[in-house]
Amino acid sequence: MKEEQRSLLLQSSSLFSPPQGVKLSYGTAGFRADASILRSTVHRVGMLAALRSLKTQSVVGLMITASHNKVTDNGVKIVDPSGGMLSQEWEPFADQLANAQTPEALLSLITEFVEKERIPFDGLQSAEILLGRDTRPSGESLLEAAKQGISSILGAIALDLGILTTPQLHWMVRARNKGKPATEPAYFEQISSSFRCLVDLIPNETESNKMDNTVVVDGADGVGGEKLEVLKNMLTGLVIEVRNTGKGGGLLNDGVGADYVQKEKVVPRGFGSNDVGIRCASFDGDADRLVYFTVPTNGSSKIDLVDGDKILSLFAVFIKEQLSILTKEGNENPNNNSQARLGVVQTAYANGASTDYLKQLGLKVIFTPTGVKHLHEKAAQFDIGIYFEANGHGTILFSESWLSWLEARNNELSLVSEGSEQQKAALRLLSVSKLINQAVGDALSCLLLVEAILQHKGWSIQKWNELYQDLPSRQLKVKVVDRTAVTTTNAETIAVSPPGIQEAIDAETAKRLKGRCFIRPSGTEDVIRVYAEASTQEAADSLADSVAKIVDRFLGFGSSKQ
Ligand code: 16G
Ligand code: MG
Repeated sequence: MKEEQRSLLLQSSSLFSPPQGVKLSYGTAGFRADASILRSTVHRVGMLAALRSLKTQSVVGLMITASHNKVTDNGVKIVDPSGGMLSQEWEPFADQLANAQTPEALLSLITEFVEKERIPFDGLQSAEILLGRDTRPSGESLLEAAKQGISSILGAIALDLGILTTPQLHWMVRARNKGKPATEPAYFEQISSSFRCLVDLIPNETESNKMDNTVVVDGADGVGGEKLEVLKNMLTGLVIEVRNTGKGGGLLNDGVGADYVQKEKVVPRGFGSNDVGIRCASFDGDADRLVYFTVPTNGSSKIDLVDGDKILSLFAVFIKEQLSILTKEGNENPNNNSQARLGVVQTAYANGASTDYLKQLGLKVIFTPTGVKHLHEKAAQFDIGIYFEANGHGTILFSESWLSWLEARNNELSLVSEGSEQQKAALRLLSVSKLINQAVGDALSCLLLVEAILQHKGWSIQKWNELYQDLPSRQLKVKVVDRTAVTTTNAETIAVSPPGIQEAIDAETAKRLKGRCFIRPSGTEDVIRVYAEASTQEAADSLADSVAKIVDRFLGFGSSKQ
């Protein structure tokens, strides 16, 4: 390493001391903590992003957000050149960097890593990092820390894109590396025009004109509401009312947002008895999650939740239907690649009724551990892979090779049967691939796809919700001495350690009809999560309670004395 580079790194990092007595981990989706302790972490992630850009010789992204966490938290994560999450191979290095205690320790970690990874580190290569942040008040100063971290690597430059949703930044990184325009107007233009194409292709006989074309969206008082206010003016045939935009003085994620709505199953702030029966939706704080809900008539604060599993099911029904129109004729051609490999990916949190439904549709269902990086990787193995977490994060991935086939097929059809049902199906699938974010789950684009499909089918939210009935479920969290004591296997459905705990959980589960239960350490909070499902709400509640007690007995604060 050049002397100039060494002293730059030492000098820059001496200005940021790491928090004492806290061990930070890159976790499920980047570093997250109280914003007051994050400056040094973000500064170092700035360096890491620059190294990633040098290594890949591509543009990478750095996002400052803590998603659905409380407003005083913040976080930071890296977007890889593909637009996806940071390669998991680099996560251990991220942890080491964040936890290095002195500038010298940091320097030696970097020196070693640069050699091991053969990163061109001579100041001759350039690196470029796109920066985004959500609306948290701490975002601005943390972004400055990131910029300083980036500029401590010779040849690295940062491009500040201001306030963005997380999926917008992912989309822009992907677009930049494909040589396409990577601006917010380009993003809005792409998703609004592909939405328009889908609406224009609605069959005449659909009774969508009788359908209510209004949706009311809870923006979680975060960045999503602000962006949706812009996007909605670019749409025709859909009326969007945005509440909790962050402009009315409401506090981010406080009694609002997709995480709150999905976990608590109650109406968010700003919604109530005037909204009975209306189609409502909720974004999380950085707009990478979407759930729908309705306020039922009974005057209680409970909602009817339409979660990520149901969005997945709606998407699956539509894609499958369009594929079958596309392949109706023409199968005689042996080069016909229209039998796309379609697969869906879920986690153990998916409601059991959704999995049964998807299997009944004849789809291949795959399970992965929690966290977008795991689901995304599996979905990318199909020609069309749809993934969703119950919490509302998900998207549809189209393989490049299948898309090229589809483009060619569409051109062919437009010559021989312009305007045929088959060609329309091809066009719809092409529009979906442009509307839906190929980099990561995106509440804005998923909202538009849900709305387009409901209009296409002429379905109300109630009709959609009736695709299948959720099994009653309950989620709890338990504080324990050391959450890393729980390790799991089989997509988190079985606890391998501590020994004996799985047997105890199995015994409780077996007592309930249609019982299913698992525990896992959270990747974002210092707790063990319990998920239980059973044929009645009482049974699901009591199963969750009993298992929470088991967790406490094995790992709680009283456990070490036993
Ligand atoms: C993060 C993940 C989300 C996951 C959640 C689990 C991303 C972008 N987000 O929000 O996918 O469901 O963490 O949280 O990967 P937990 O580990 O605390 O249960
Ligand atoms: Mg989020």
